[in-house]
Amino acid sequence: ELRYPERLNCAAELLGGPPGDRPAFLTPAGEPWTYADLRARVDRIAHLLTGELGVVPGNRVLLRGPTTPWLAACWLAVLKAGAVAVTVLAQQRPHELSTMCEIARVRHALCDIRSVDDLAKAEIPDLRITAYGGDAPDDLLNRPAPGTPYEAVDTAADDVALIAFTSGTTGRPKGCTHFHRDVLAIADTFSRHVLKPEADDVFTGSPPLGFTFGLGGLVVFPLRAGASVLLLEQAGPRQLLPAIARHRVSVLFTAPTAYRAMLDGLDGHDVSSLRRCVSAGENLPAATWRAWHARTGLRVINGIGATELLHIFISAADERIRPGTTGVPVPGWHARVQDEHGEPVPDGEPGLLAVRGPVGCRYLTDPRQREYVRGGWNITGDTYVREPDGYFRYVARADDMIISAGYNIAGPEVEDALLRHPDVVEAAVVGRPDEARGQVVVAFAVLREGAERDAGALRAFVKSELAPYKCPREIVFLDALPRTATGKLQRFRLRAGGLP
Ligand code: 3SK
Repeated sequence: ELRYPERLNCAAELLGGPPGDRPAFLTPAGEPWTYADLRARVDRIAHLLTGELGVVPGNRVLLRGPTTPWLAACWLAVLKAGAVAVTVLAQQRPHELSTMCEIARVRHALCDIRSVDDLAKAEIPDLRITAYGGDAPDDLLNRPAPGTPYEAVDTAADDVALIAFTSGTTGRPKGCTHFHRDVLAIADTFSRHVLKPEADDVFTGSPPLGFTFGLGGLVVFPLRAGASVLLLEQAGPRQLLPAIARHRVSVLFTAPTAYRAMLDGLDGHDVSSLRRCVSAGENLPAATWRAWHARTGLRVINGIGATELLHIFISAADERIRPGTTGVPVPGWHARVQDEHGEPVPDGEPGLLAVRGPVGCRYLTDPRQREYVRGGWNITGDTYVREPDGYFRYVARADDMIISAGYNIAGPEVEDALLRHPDVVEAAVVGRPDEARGQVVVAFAVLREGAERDAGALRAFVKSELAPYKCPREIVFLDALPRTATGKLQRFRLRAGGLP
């Protein structure tokens, strides 16, 4: 069981340990920041916040910008000053930003100069925006250092440190509050027991810091281990591969589609420095796991996490990794599969995933809290099967099950079959209303460049892999699948059929 002191400031904890001369943040072009540089810059920002900007403990401070060392330093400074970091994505538009600021009662923003326009356009009442980077007038970078260290505000372990918004594919965003102790708990559960990082590791990855997958993987976990992290503003598969080789990256965080896309461009890139590859954000198809393993010899760590629970709670390490499953509850977490009345379902049968552990869902006043937390369990909205030996296997998002002519069909199973075809790069399968069958299976596929769009051949391939009733009635070829800013597939757009 995790135990933290009653008084705890997680930013001070994360910054306190490593020797000052060790590299903390790397970027493709700039000078590395050592831990001493990072501490000095965090202190400078914290002085600015609580001095000139008048931020007091408990104030909510919006953070927005591309993935840079300055964004990470601002996040640490806000927490060190006892304020609450409200993390959003650089891609979010004015109306989304104003909704989130209203929900979280944000009065201050630290924003990369390149992301200021949309925030200014949102016209959020009483919001004071401080820009950083470039030639911003309030450039944190160009301020003279006050020279005095900043003493961390004496926060309680269960003071709110962070508000993260769910990247829900539809509906009003939900603000999830997380405590100082929660930030350390994700490092002391998933990272400590599954990732097992070391001080000489170099992390990198694609998820933005406004998504808790990225915040954990690219800030909290490396700092907790005293390791280094390469922060990339552009972190698509094309940028990741050369960056891994150049910086001898050993720990990679990215999404299943990026692993798939990287396989295509792997030739000529040296990925021999990689030691750990983590995949989350969406389920990792077994076909992608196997293809990555065959080409690199690496066993991808699959995981399921949630903004509500901050990071990953089911996963597996090393030899315990079993392709096609997510894994077992991370030490410190408990999981089970239950029916809609909260009764456990037998092993081998699908049901709703329920989890509990050191971090819980606490929405900022939202009636949906009662749907997410039931009987002390967090109901994530995923359908899972627990195997008799305790492994958890993803079936679908609970609302993504397709029921066709009385058959229950899990879209991800059909997607996995499509992905086994050598020409398919991405696949999504949904149910479309049908008078005769209730729903019919429709697949959307993105093919490798130059591949022939032959729906008949692809359907025949799926039929050779799965029971015929699971075979898509129709296959639609697209150049890309619709995704949210955090990379999650927007199935509702596919179901609605209103695609470009
Ligand atoms: O939303 C997710 O899928 C996720 C995965 C890993 C860690 C954190 C999150 C929010």
